[in-house]
Amino acid sequence: MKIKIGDWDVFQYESIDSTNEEIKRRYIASENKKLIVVSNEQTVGKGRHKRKWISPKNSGLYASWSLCNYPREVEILPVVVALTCIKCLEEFSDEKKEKYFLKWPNDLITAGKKLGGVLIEKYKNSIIIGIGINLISNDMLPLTSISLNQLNSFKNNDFVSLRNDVLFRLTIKLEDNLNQLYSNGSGRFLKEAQEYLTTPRGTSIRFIKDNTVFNAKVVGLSQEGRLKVELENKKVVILNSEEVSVNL
Ligand code: BT5
Repeated sequence: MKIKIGDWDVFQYESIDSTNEEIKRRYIASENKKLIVVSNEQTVGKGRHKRKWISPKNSGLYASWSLCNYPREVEILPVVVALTCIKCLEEFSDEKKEKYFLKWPNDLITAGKKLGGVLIEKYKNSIIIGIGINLISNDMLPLTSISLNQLNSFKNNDFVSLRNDVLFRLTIKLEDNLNQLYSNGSGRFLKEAQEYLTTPRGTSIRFIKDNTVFNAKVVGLSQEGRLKVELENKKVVILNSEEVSVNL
């Protein structure tokens, strides 16, 4: 079924392999269209680096947005999109009870557990933003996960109304923030994202690069949204999320 959110064409499915894959299939090079694919279930939901995103039926927001002809730098996008999700989720919860965090570069965390994740892919001349957020708890989800309806101040257990509400508000915020990012730069987002990091300045972390383990202290985020850390020998290095595995 096709509906609209602003000037976005929204394609809704009962079940699909992956919303990111479906949006690639719908991509038409000649059309500069803003597409959203959303599904009640994903049978082959994808995380980063070929990991899986568990996507049981009527349990989460599984959605992708395609931005055609987007030539700009994309490295900062996971951080900006994750921050946008956090801002959106804050609207649904009682701020005094729930606090959301960004685990660099793309995880949404609350109560020490993973609530959602962001997967950005480049496809032809478009960028695909995939977002998964657990809404209604389900036995199939990992023990390390949490769903919005498990949070104290959360009252809405109706999947369809909750999912559509999150989708609508997220689309509006995403569009607004992407416009701001491309017209005013990343400064505001970097500053704001640092306030939500699970690893604020000074946190000790361990990361693996080229099979070697390093101990380091977080300094902050770089202009590109990479994690800046200080090694034990005081040298400051910038981590690329594609190259390193960060252990917090
Ligand atoms: C992510 O990957 O966190 C990105 C997830 C993006 C999912 C969306 S859903 C819509 C769109 N279509 C897709 O096919 N994907 C996107 P990563 O940082 O690699 O985290 C993956 C890890 O999170 C897994 O290895 C599990 O440990 C854990 N995990 C899997 N499913 C989960 C879930 N539902 N809730 C919490 N953690 C989960």
